[in-house]
Amino acid sequence: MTVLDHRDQADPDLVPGWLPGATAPRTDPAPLLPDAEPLRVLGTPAADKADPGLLRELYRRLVAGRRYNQQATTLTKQGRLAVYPASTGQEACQIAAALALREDDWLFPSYRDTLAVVARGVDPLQALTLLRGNAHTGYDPRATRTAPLCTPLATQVPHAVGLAHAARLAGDDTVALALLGDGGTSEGDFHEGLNFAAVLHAPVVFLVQNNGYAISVPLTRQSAAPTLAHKAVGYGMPGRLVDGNDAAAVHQVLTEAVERARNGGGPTLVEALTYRVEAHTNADDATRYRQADEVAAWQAHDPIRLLADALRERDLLDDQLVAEAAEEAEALAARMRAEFHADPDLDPMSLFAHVYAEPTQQLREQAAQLAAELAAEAEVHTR
Ligand SMILES: Cc1ncc(C[n+]2csc(CCOP(=O)(O)OP(=O)(O)O)c2C)c(N)n1
Ligand SMILES: [Mg+2]
Repeated sequence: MTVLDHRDQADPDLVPGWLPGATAPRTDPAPLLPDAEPLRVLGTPAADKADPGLLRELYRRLVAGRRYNQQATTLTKQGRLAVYPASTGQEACQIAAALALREDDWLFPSYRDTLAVVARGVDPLQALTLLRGNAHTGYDPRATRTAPLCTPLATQVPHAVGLAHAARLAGDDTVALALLGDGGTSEGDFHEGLNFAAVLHAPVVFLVQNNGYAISVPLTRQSAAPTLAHKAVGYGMPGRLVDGNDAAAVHQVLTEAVERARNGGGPTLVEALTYRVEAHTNADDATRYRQADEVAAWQAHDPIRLLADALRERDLLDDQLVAEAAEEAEALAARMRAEFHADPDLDPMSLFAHVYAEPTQQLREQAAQLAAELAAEAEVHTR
């Protein structure tokens, strides 16, 4: 594959910005602007053309994803998971986006994106290891090309850009997809990542799941941008808006953005409009900052219901598929309960592994102190 250099693509007709008196922009912003309305497929004539196999696959995965969210939240209440940021209401965004990637592409998720990670092929139980209180990720990021779930906001953005740029320099056609939230777009890492991505023409796609809130902070107090997709224009990449509860639309927009990146077209910022139906995590009380009628309005625009209605419209959802999807979801929930019922077998000393190639003096001292404490404790138990 030929590695393109973005400098080869400069348009000689555009006025260089440094010329005295030059007023024209260096890049025509019009093609970069998002459409006024988010893209919708389900419930529109375009739904008739959507691939039936894909729609049915999305349905099964969305149903399982919702059950997974519900079961994981229940496990926090039983003390079996430390915390869980549910993505109920956002299943379409996460699953359809992950399915738009090729197996050898890379996903860079945030803490809320467990369903995207599972859609990449990570074992559903291993995807929860971190949230179980284990210091390590729990899955091998290289096996499925899925980076660890990132808790510090937007730090996954420069990681994705770096990987995409490196892949391009190496001459392979891997694409990186970074997932983040509306609040994450206020972070410095988001700015630096997008700026570098556009300047370097890196094969990376940014998907912002705008679920209306950053914990208790509503979008109106987070950003004064016309839409978050408009932020793309300032960096010189296209911004696209999509209905994040429409799995077919998300899949279409992401597939187009990923292929564009793969073919040397550079990065895209996609804003998916969605809603976090549950609280931020089990440790949050969402009734303190939002009204029940707002939640109900979004529940009426539920991603699973939208997809089921569109499938029924085309006679693609029979009783058998409904029953199979429900059974798969229940089997997954039962596996989660069985696995998490037992205490994890943890070695506290593993805290010190994989931190530095050469542990620092301080870490060596701390490790020795912990080892001594564990030995003393073991002695008490054997007496
Ligand atoms: C750098 C950083 N600052 C603050 C936090 C604390 N924090 C955790 S989640 C969150 C809100 C993020 O909102 P958003 O990006 O919209 O994602 P959502 O939780 O809605 O999916 C904040 C401020 C953090 N994790 N990392
Ligand atoms: Mg948010």
